[in-house]
Amino acid sequence: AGLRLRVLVDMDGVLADFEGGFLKKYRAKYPNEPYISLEDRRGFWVSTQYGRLRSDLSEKAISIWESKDFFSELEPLPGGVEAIKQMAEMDNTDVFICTSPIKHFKHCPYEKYAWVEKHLGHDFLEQVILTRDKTVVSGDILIDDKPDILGVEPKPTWEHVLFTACHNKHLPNGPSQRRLLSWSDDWRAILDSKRQ
Ligand code: BVP
Repeated sequence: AGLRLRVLVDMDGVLADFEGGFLKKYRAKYPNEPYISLEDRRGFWVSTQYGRLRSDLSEKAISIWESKDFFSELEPLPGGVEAIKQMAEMDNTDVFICTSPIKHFKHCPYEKYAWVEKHLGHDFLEQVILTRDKTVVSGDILIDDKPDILGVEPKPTWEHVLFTACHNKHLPNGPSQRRLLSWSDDWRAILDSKRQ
């Protein structure tokens, strides 16, 4: 049992505004195509909901986040950068950014590092974990906006705290799943609840 608390923080939808950045660039590139407002977003996968709107829109959506500069130009979500910096300064606390890159690897992995360096500083690059399977990463807490985080490890060490996003805010709260409503919510209390 480690005496230090290890917090894993997701990037897209938690620190970086993937949904807002997507919609802005999708509407700019496809001004005459239908789109889904953030209010109407349901389900984690943007591409799935666009594909249901019209089958060809799935690949148009995918073309947005596969483009150069998409991930590096995402705006920080309110309070996220400040919160994770404060978290990293706390005693007995190790913070890692745990994020899944898309498989179109030409730009995304590079730009995720560039985003962290720009908004959190060069030293924070030490804290970056890129993985497509978060269940094999050990930690006490994983703050992530994806409702279902699955992988090869059936019993991950972390407690998943669901970070509220446009696509998950209507989901009923499972009795087991705690939420962080935003970075204005009491993230310190969630961390403290996991300390020994
Ligand atoms: O890199 C992001 C964007 C991508 O999946 C990754 C999610 O990472 P985590 O937030 O879980 O760390 N992504 C891909 C698609 C469709 C692919 Br086809 C999508 O609809 N939404 C999405 O976020």
